[in-house]
Amino acid sequence: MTQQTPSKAAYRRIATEEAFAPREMIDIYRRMTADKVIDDPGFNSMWSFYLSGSSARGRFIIDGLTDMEHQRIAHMDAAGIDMQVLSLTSPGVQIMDRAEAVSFAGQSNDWLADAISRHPTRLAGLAAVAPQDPQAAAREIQRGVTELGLKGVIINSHTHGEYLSDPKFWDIFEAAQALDVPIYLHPMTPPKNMIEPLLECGLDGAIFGFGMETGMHALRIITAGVFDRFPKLQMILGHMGEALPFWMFRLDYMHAATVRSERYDSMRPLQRKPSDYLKQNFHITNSGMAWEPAVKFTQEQIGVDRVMYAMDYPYQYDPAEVIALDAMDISDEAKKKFFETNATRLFKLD
Ligand code: 1DF
Ligand code: MN
Repeated sequence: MTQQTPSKAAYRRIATEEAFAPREMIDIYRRMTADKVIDDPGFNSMWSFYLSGSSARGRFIIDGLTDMEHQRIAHMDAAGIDMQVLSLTSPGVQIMDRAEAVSFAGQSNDWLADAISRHPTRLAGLAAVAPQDPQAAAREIQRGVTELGLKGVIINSHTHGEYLSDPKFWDIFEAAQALDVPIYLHPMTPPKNMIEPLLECGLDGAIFGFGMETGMHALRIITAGVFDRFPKLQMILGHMGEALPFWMFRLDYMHAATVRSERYDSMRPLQRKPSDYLKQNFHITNSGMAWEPAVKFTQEQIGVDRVMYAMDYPYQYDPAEVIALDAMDISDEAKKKFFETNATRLFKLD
């Protein structure tokens, strides 16, 4: 099969949800899945499968995650990607215990910054943090941004089944808002108490379970009033906003109706409609969704300045998708915003 490389374009292509993993984390995951030290069926299922090396997909992913040099750059060249914004692959440190998570987050961010320093025009990155210790996470955001030059924060959804809607985590939001850097809310397999009906039929992962769980996480953050408390905070959702743009009408109607009904203590009045937060406090990437109608719908509903390109390397490496997105029937200006300038503005890339 001959693979076509996208031609040079009138914009730089910046891919914004691109994954990596230090070898040491692969080793930690290998130990954790072998001994099932964490009672998390989604993590154990997904990572024991990829680490088994039993599929070409699994081997490609492990190679792609751990290589920060020739292969990664060659794949970027072959797909016409000028820059990757890297994040520690899911679930990153969030599956570890508190002490290891805090320490490994720092190590991983150092390792990432070192790789970026060898390819400063091709790579940028987000800081990994351990929500297990919110105060340490806030300090690591500060260090990652001000000392390591990282451009935002990666949160791989829930942490042992806990959600950032809980105010005990809000130091993380405070730090990100104060430093004016975005938080990418990336999927993780659903937690133990949610995953069973998905896992038994193979729907737990990127096919659907990721989106369900992470979309719910974003909604929990919205309905908990996080953006009333931190109105300038910007978060990023991948996978076309985990389908939330398509839900906006119903979310607004039913949120208002539920608040009026006073049925739940946990669903209180907000200053704005749920859709307003999606339009004002979120940016959305098309990772895994190289699909023109979905990109156009989201640009129209959320705003052309808030929809960004992402490939999801190495999980969805396909140069043909870049060619298809290059060919979208949208204005040249909108295309440049999509591939380049929304990302340069949000992440303050130079
Ligand atoms: C998969 C997909 C895994 C995505 C990921 O991280 C990931 C997958 C572990 O296909 O198993 O980030 N994704 O974002 O679509
Ligand atoms: Mn991803």
